[in-house]
Amino acid sequence: MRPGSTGTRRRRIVGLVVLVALSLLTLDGAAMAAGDATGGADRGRSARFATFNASLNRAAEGELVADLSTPDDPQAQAVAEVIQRVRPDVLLINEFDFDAQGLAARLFQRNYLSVGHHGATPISYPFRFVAPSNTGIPSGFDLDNNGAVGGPNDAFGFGAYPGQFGMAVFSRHPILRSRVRTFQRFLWKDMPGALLPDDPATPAPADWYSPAELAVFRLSSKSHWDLPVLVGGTVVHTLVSHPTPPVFDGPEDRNGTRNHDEIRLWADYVLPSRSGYLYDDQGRRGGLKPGARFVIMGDQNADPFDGDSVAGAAQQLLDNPRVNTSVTPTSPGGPEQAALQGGANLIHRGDPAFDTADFVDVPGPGNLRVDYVLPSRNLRILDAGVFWPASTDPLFRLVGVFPFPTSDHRLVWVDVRAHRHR
Ligand SMILES: [Ca+2]
Ligand SMILES: [Ca+2]
Ligand SMILES: [Ca+2]
Repeated sequence: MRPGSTGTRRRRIVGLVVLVALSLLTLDGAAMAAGDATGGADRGRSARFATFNASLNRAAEGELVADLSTPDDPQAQAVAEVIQRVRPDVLLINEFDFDAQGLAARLFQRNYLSVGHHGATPISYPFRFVAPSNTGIPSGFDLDNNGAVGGPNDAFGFGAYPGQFGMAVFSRHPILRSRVRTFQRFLWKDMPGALLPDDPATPAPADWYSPAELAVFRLSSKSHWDLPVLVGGTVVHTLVSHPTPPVFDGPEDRNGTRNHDEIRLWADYVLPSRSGYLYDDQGRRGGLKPGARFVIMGDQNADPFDGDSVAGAAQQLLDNPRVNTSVTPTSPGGPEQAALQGGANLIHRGDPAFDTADFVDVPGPGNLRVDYVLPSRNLRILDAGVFWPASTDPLFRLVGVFPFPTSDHRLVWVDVRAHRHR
C-alpha cells in the first residue's frame, strides 16, 4: 500500500541527474572490516534471500538521508534490528527513497546495520545496489485525467519527488555489476496483449491513455532489476520490483491493470518462449536463458485470493512453470493478528499464515499476502518464513500493531541451495 499519499508535496525537481546514471555498486570498507561470520544459510551454495517493504520512505526529498545521517531514527533502528534477527544474505528493501549517490543505503549500513540493536549482532552488506525509480518523475501528461498536469499521480510512478518509494538491494554475495539489467524505461504499450485501461465514458476501447501518453508510458512504476548474484560459484538472477498498488484509481482500474502487467514482466522474463518482446534500458532484448537460476522477490501488491488486484495477477508467478512453490513462507503472527483484528480478515479465502502485510481491516482489504520470494525450480528451498512473531514473543515489539514501529509489511525470507546437478 501507499503510505504518505497526503504528505508534504514539495516542489518537484526534474530528475535529469536521476535519469542519467545507474548509481554505483558501493563497497563500504568500514562495513567489510567489521566482518560478520554468523548468518542464516550463507555458507557454500546456500543463501537466504529476503524481501522487506520497510517503509523507509519520507514525505520530502532528502529527508531519508537526513534521518539516516544520525543513528537515532527509531524506525530505522527497528528495521535494522529485524534484518539483524533474520540475517538475510541477499535483501531487497522496498520503499527506500532513491538518491543518486547511494547515500541513504550507505548511511543505513553504517549507522544502523553495523550497529547492534537490543543485543542483536551487527550485519554487513559489502555489496549494495540502487538505481533510479520512475516514482515522482514528471511525465508531462495528465495521466489521472483530472484535468490538470502535475502532482504524484501524473508522474511515471506515483511519488511526490523523483525516487520516493524506491528500492535498494543489500548483499553479502557479489553482485555482477557488468551483467545487471534494468527495465525502468520499458514501455507498457510494447507488451503484447497489454491490459491497457479503458475510459468507460467513451466507446473506444483501451483509451484511458492517449496515443501520445502511451508513447512515453513506462510499465514499471518503480523499476525492474535483474541483478546476477554470485552464490558459491553459481549465478542467481535476483529479479526485484515493486508493482503499483491496484487501488487509488477509478472504474478504469488503471492501477490494477498496471499492477497485473508489472507482475507479468517477470513471469514472461523467465520463460524463453514469452520474453522475446522485452528490452532493457541498456538496449538488450529478451529474458533469462533456459536453465538460468533466479529468485523473484518484492512487494507485488497482489494477493492470490483476496484484496483488489486483477484476478490471476499473483498466479502469473505462483503458477509459472519455472517457479518453485514447494514451500510457502508462514508466520505465527499472521493467523493471530487476523483473528484479533477481524473485519475483512473474517471473509478472506487466503490462509492468514501466508499473510505478509497488516492493512486496514474495516473498511479495507484486511491483511494480505503481497510480498514474495520465489526461487526457480532449479533451486532447492531449504527453509522459509515470514517475520511476524506472535504477540507473546519478545520480538513482537518489532512488528507491533498500527501505528507500526517499522512497516505495515513483514519481512519474507527463503533459504535456497543450488542443486549439484540440474
Ligand atoms: Ca492530473
Ligand atoms: Ca473507452
Ligand atoms: Ca490489519
